Amino acid sequence: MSGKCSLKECGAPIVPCHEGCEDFNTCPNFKSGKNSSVTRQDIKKVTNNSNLNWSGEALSIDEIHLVSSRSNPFLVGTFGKADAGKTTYLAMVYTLLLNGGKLENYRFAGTKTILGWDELHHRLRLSHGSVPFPPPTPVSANRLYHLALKDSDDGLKELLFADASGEVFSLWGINRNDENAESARWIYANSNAFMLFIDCEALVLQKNGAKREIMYIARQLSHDIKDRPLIAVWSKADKKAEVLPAIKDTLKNELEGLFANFHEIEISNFLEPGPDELVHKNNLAAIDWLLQMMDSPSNVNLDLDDFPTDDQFLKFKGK
Ligand SMILES: Nc1nc2c(ncn2[C@@H]2O[C@H](COP(=O)(O)OP(=O)(O)OP(=O)(O)O)[C@@H](O)[C@H]2O)c(=O)[nH]1
Ligand SMILES: [Mg+2]
Repeated sequence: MSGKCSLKECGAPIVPCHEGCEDFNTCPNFKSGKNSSVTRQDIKKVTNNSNLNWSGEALSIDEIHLVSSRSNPFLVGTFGKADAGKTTYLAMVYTLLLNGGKLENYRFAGTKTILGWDELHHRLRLSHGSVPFPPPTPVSANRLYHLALKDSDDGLKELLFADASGEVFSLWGINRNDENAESARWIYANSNAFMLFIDCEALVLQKNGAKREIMYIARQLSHDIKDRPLIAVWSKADKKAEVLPAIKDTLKNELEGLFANFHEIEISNFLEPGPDELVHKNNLAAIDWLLQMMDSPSNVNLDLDDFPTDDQFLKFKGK
């Protein structure tokens, strides 16, 4: 395989083309070598045949041992209905880190899911006032994105972000025993911390209907939360000013009533017009807050043997 992208920030052909070309040779920035016709499929073929036990893709549930063997990762569950901005948020976090964004007390020290992150980054197309990507997370998907971080003493902290389909969380919100909400149950049982996405745009458009759906999920989150931290994330906060004040205020009051140590933050993925604070600062500040709160990696010790399953992911105990 030969050829290389001339853009500094694009790692093609090792990662997908940042301009979205499936065949690198059709990308004007890709400088091909002799006999080069490299596609993403080729990369997958190479990694699938590799002796490494990980491919760099987002981890699936039964691959969690790949990051739980050397240290005890913190699992952050991103909860919220479909379209709430969960996947876009993760894409933005990685994009910010890639562009030099910093966490308060930690620095980036690696990832086992570089291709998974890069896929998100690659699909996040930022333009003035719109974020057309990523596509909805499939109902069957359960993806874990990994970040290894180091503090100033070189202490390692590993984070896993769980990203599942909002439809599954909505089913779980209505009935936590819903047979199609297994992944939401797993993420809830095993997460060390939670992000609850409050979709401001949905609150503008669907008003109390959207609020109700958020509260269903919030109530399920509160039922066995113990001392695990939760941050309420007002996503698409570029629309928050358009939410009816009565809806905003009552929603906030009800959430404060559900969660001790309630903490909230406003985020957006729109760079323009203006609210850079929402984008550059708050997207990472949400993680800073969770990191501060999660001082014990094993704040969850559920007896997962009770789960009637052979699935390794469902048996994972967060060691
Ligand atoms: N106004 C506004 N829209 C946004 C912002 N971020 C994302 N969106 C829009 O919201 C849509 C849905 O975002 P996703 O990240 O896919 O939402 P999700 O919660 O992962 O959805 P599911 O995977 O279906 O659960 C995107 O396609 C964007 O068009 C934002 O900051 N502001
Ligand atoms: Mg998604």
